[in-house]
Amino acid sequence: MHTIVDGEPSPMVLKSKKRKRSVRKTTSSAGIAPCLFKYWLQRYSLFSMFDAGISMDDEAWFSVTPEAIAASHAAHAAFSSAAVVIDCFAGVGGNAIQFAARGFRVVAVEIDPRKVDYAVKNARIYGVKDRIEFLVGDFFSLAPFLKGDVVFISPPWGGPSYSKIHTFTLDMLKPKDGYLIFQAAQEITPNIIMFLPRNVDLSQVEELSWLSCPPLTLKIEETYMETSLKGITAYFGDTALVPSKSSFSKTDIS
Ligand code: MGP
Ligand code: SAH
Repeated sequence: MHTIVDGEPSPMVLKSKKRKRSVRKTTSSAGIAPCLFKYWLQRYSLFSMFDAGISMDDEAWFSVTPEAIAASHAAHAAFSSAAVVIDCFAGVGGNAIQFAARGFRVVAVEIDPRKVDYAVKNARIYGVKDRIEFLVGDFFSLAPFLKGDVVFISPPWGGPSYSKIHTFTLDMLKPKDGYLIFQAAQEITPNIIMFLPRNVDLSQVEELSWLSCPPLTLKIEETYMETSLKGITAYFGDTALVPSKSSFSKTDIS
């Protein structure tokens, strides 16, 4: 609590207001909207090499997978026969970079050409650009032509307001219903990793595994950054068999 005497802010309040103002000035001069401020504060957990010139746009600020979580996703792709990972909704490269850093060849699909430019730059900063093939296009049109051992899916959740919803159902995913996204991925491989909102309907996630006959092995994980629950990761097929690193997966719910 700050103290206010006779309506005048205390020196402590003034100092903290000044600090906030100066941080806001930094974000506005960096072209970041005030509503994205909380993500900017987390910039080093999004990309530890942020200061080396990482490129972001507004959607990327709230969508990029924090680096340690992306590394944990990549660790789950490390079963014996896996060599190629398809990142179907690659954004500015948060996950694709960590898959490549883990030694995979990555096909990164992204519909927005500007994000692909940023992803290429970001991958160069991490020294993994040559391990990633970047495709500008619609995942659903490209899917029939893609071959890979693991498919990673982190589609748009409809913006930061997703967290206001009590139960996030799979039909709320963009650009298509989660069942259709999963079906398109399944045409490529049963080894699928999906990063989903923390309020997702878990019974629907379980249903996805029954789309296969016999049902796919499934592990559902609450994915944390320190004490903050960032999302739910669903691992299907062989990716479900790789043990989770405890600091990023508080609970295996399956
Ligand atoms: P958040 O819940 O918006 O932020 O996103 P935070 O800081 O956890 O909010 P808090 O104030 O509730 O603590 C958490 C994480 O979810 C982000 O870092 C992204 O990795 C992921 N994420 C959020 N959104 C809105 C999306 C999205 O639309 N698509 C994808 N793929 N990931 C998202
Ligand atoms: N995992 C990424 C963030 C993904 S955000 C990271 O860590 O950086 C989801 C992305 O899906 C957005 O960048 C959006 O432009 C892209 N997208 C939306 N519709 C798409 C489609 N039909 N095909 C491919 N990409 C699409």
